[in-house]
Amino acid sequence: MKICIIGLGYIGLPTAAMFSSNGCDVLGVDLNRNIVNLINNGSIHIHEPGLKEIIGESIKQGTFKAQLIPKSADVFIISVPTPNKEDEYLSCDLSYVIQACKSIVQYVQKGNIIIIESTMAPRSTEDYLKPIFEDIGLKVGKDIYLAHCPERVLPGNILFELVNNDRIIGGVTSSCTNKAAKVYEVFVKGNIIKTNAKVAEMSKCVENTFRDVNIALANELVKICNKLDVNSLDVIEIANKHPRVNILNPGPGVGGHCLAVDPYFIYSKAPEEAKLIKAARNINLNMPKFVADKIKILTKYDRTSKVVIFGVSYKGNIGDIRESPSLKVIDILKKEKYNVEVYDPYVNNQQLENLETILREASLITILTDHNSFKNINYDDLAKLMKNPLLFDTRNIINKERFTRMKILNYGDII
Ligand code: SAJ
Repeated sequence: MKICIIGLGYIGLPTAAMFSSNGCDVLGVDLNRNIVNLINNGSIHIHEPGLKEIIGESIKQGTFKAQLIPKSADVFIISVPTPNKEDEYLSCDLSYVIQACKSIVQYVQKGNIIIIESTMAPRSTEDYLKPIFEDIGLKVGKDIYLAHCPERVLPGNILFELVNNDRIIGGVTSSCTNKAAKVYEVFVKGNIIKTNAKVAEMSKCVENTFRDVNIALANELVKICNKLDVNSLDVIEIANKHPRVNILNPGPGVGGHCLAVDPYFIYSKAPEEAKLIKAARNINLNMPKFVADKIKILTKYDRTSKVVIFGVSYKGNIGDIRESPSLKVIDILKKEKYNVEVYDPYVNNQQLENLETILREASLITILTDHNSFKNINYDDLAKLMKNPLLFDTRNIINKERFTRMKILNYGDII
């Protein structure tokens, strides 16, 4: 099977790795010349465990190659960004997907399968993409096969989840669904779930919205409990002992390019109805300010005191800073002229030894990202370096009882 993948980012590149290492002949297309050159030299531009090795091997074997323009293939897979538009609803910007579809139109032949993996607002495939192909006389479901097959993989665990997660296949017609399903059978071990394009689009957006709303509930609980002098973390832990309750973890806000983006795709399509979804977004968006306010209280509003932020990436154990709440906390504090320093071994390549300088004269450490490496630090040793040995753990990853020199506060404490 000849596969042409448009967009070699966080999803397109791992997908190319899967197909090319499972017997397909894969061409990857990206507009960025540097990325194309890097990949052809066996290197990659994103951090994802195990990916570089597979790509390097596929390039060596000749089953994968990258270039700037598409060419004819049996299957076209589109995996390009769908950011929010800058309108009042932050609706789904399909311009990259539309541009990608237009870029392949001249290469598409009868019998080809076209798959859109990018997350899109419900109805996008039928309302905006199908016409691009039908306008040149190719009837979808008869001449060519068009489907939306959203990815659902977790950054940091992409290679495992690409293979083992269930895969949603949503064709514009049932023949489109069946054709697209055959493509993923090449490497997917999870269930292949057949549906239509609209259901596929909506369920992908709903999965991330579910998580965003649930995290918002946890974050709101922290605020409520703070007001009522109740330990919110104990509340969540105890409530979760109920067999049908599973509140997620509160934190400094929600980052990444999925949970902070996709709920708006639903909201913008039905703003009158999607009130809970919008409220949850606002709660999560406001968490960096909540954290910054707590930091100000903990430093007694003294802007000269040094605040050290642990973690810039949007979640633990990865170097991805897209939409990271840490950046927003840092921004708020810096705008108010607080003395802020940052420590993140994943983003800045910093080593533990660097902490000696970073922590000198520091009054507060604030943990904003749940990197595993932060859990293994001896905070009593760090306390010796600081002016005021105080740590605020917004991710609840440090066991307070383990340390005596460092005073540790988390969301369960009333600040
Ligand atoms: N977060 C919390 N509390 C939690 C869980 C997460 O504050 O209990 C925060 C994280 O720290 C992070 C943000 O939420 O800032 C998002 O992290 P995440 O691990 O929930 O998800 P992503 O954005 O890395 O990946 C999500 C996944 N979706 C779901 O789990 C429903 C992934 O499966 C999707 O493929 C991906 O979005 C995507 O591409 O859409």
